[in-house]
Amino acid sequence: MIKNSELILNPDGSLYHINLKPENIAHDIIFVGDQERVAKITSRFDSVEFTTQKREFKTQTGSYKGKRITVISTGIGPDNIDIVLNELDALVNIDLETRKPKETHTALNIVRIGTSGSLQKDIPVDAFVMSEYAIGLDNMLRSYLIDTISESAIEEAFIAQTNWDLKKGRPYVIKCSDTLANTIFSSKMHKGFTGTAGGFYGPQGRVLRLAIQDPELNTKMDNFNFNGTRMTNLEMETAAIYGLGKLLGHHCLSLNAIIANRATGDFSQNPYEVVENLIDYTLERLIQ
Ligand code: R1P
Repeated sequence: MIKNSELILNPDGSLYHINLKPENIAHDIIFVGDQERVAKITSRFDSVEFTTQKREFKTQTGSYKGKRITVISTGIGPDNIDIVLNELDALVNIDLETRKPKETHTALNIVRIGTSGSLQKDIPVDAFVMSEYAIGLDNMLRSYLIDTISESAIEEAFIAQTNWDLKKGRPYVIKCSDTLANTIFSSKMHKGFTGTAGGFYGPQGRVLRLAIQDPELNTKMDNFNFNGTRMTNLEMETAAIYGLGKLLGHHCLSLNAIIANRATGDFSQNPYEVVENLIDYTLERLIQ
């Protein structure tokens, strides 16, 4: 039995942070960072049956062309992904009355629709990138036992090529769900190797007033190449989603609307439009 202090429920029986009960969610779920993006997606739905919000975690469940889908905002960063993925998993794989794991496992389909900065000149602003692999530079996942799911050969190559300082923790590489990738990928997207940083400024090589540990890191990441796989983009959630999703037995895929190009210094003229386009694209692929 999982103790009250470990699996925390609100007085109405919902999960502590996400404020959801099992009946509130579909098994097809879209993650977004920005809570305002939730309604942008559900405004395309036929109907919305449920809405709640606590802190940055806004959820709406409804139907898109007959398919039940839940949209959840995770806020920014891998730490929030730890909360959202563990609590969502508890909704389907733990009996909240007995506080014991269920005997039958339920796998969720989770697709992130996020924004991201490209690291490559030839992946311009307004492009879409599907993260085939993600490398976590943030350490969150290192609290779990990940040796059986991480791609250690790519990790070793990344550590060697970037001369990564292990005082910052050991990067971890996780692959996307092939099942979801097969459903969602098309020639309209780039396949990517996405870096997930634990912060927006220093951890992604941005210098405002503070010196950073390795000013050359972004250049080294641009040039990283593992058997033809280049690093494509930087954001703040994908590796954590892939890692926890895989450990918990869910299918996860991260889609990135490229709004900045760190190699050229460009920023999208219309960052909202590329996100809207990615929303339309994803919803249509999800109902196929
Ligand atoms: C940083 O501005 C945020 O934008 C990106 C990053 O991953 C980070 O969460 O994604 P979202 O637009 O989905 O939040």
